[in-house]
Parts: sequence; structure tokens; C-alpha cells
Amino acid sequence: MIRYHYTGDGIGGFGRFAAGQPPAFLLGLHRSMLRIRRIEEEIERRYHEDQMKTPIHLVIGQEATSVGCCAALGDTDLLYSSHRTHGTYLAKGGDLKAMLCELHCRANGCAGSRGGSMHLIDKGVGLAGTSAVVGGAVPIATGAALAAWMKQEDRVIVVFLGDATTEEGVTSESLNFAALKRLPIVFFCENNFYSVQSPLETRQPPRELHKWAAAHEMPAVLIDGVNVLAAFEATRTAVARAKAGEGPSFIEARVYRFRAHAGAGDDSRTGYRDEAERQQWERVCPVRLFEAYLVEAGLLNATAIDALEHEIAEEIADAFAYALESPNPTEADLYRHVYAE
Ligand SMILES: Cc1ncc(C[n+]2csc(CCOP(=O)(O)OP(=O)(O)O)c2C)c(N)n1
Repeated sequence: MIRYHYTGDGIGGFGRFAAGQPPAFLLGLHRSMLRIRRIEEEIERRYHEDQMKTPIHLVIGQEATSVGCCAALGDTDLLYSSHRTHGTYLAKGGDLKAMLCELHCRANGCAGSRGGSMHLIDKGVGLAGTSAVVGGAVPIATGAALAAWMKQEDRVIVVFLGDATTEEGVTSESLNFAALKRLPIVFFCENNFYSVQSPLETRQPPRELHKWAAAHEMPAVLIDGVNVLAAFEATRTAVARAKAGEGPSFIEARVYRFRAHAGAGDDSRTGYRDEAERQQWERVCPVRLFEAYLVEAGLLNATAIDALEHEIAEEIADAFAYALESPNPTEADLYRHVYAE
């Protein structure tokens, strides 16, 4: 039984957002999504070799939200996210080699081998922090927005959260506080309908998450999370509002993760979701759908796609080789960043 149907417009949903956008911008979004997909597929392929000493939460199927959102952010805007980090980290411009070193627990990982996949960070590009604690990043991002507002900084804070994160008390507190103080923050909710293996309908009364958020007195929209341009446009609107001093916004993007909650492969056969449900969403894969749109629009062709695939594959092979050749942390590294009287 399919519980959660795709209700977007598929390939027909791109046209109204694409009008007037430069081809280079559209191609850049496609490239960024394809790159994230291929990086994660390679992580997944190698995961069983047990060289990556970290749990992983793949975003395969959810690339459009990170990429569309980050395309609307500037370098000084800050992004926070949860345990499902790879998409936001890479879309915000995080360094691939430093990410793979972190996954391989190498000394030059982006979190100094202390964090693993769930704690990626790259402050140089505004990827300000990620947290394995469900709801952990939300109040931290809200605090960063308070700081930005108090210091009159020209920046917006965005925090990615899952549907289950709306069930954490601290998320309600954060939305309330952000609305009260009119903070420059965007709550970007990726609703993939599941918390590990628990469907939304067993966790919340029948309601729509954006309507729940709207009750906190902030604009709250529902978008097709498969549509990278819808994610871009919704973020752009929310960022403009925040920068104009008008306060927070909430975006609910309906998405679907194609893989298991954690680790490599799909786990639908354990019975918590119907494989037909996943297959239905795979037919509107965000990467392939946008690619098909660009081909139809005459902006991409098979030769260009081949060249892009080749270029991305080389970058990935190079970055994995770099990570595997990088030094392990030493005992002395253990004492760095440790404070003792
Ligand atoms: C406070 C807390 N409770 C429970 C967990 C275990 N846990 C890890 S991820 C997860 C599900 C989170 O679901 P959601 O926020 O919807 O994000 P998704 O994994 O679907 O991207 C849970 C319950 C945790 N890490 N932290």
C-alpha cells in the first residue's frame, strides 16, 4: 500500500520557475545535484569495505532541496543541518576532500576526525554546523539568527530539519522565539514522511506540517521538494523577507529518501514502507527529472551529460584516493581542543 503519494507536477513543474533564468544557472543546479548523487553512490558502494568509520545517512533522492536552497544563499549566509549532512555540506560549497577525510576518520577531516558524517562543518563557506541530535541544530541556528540580528549583520540563517524534528519541543520553542523577535531565519523542513522506520501517520495527528508552522505566525509554504527550482524560489522569497527585517519563514518540501534511514542500500523489504511507494518516487527522481527538462529545453544533450559524468567521476576518484592516503590522527591530536585546569 502506498501511504505517501507524490503530488507535484513532475517535469511540468519546472517551466514557470525557469523563465528568465540564465542557462548557466540552470546547468549549474543540475551539475550540483548530479555531483552529490554520484558522490553518495560512491560512498555507498565503498561503505562495506569498512574504511569509513562513521554511520552515514544518504540524501539520495533528496538532492533538490539542498541544491535549490543553497543557490539562493550568499557566502555570508549560514546553514545548519541535522544528521543527514552530505547534501547541504556539498551544496553550500563544502570541500569534498575534507568531507571524505572526515568520513575516513583522518586527521585532516573537516571536523578533525572527531565528528564523522553527522558533524560535517566548513565555516569558510558558511556551513556553520550539523548535529546528530534530532532537533539539535534548530535552537543553535535560532541563536545564530539572534546574534546576527543583534549585531545588525547582513546575513540570513537557514536550518534544515526533518519531519520528525518538528516533534521535538525545542523546535516549537525556536519557531516561537524566532517569530517573536522577527529573526532572520529560514526553517527548511524536508518532509520525507519517515522517522527512521516510523511513518508520519503513527507519530502526528493528521495535519500538514506547514500549517502547523504557520500557527507560529510566520509565512509557511508547501513546495514540491523534487523540484530544484521550487526550492530555490521558496528560499529566495524567504531570504528576501528575512533581509528586509520581516522575520522568519518556514518551508515544507515533500521529498523521499530512496535509501535506508542509515547505511547503504534500501531497507523497504523490512516492511515499514511499500517498495511500490519508493518506486513511485524514483520515477520523479529530482536529478533525472531536471536533466530531462534541460534536455527537452535544448540546454543539455547526451554528449554534454557524458562529459559531465566523466569530470565528476574523476573528481570523486581523486578525492577518495586523497582521503585514503591522508594521515590517521595521532595520540597527540586527542588532546587538541581539550581544555583542562
Ligand atoms: C533527540 C534524538 N532522538 C532520537 C534520535 C534517533 N534518531 C536519529 S535520526 C532520527 C529520525 C529523524 O527523522 P527526521 O528528523 O524526519 O529526519 P530524516 O532522518 O528523515 O532525514 C531519530 C529518531 C536522535 N538522534 N536524537
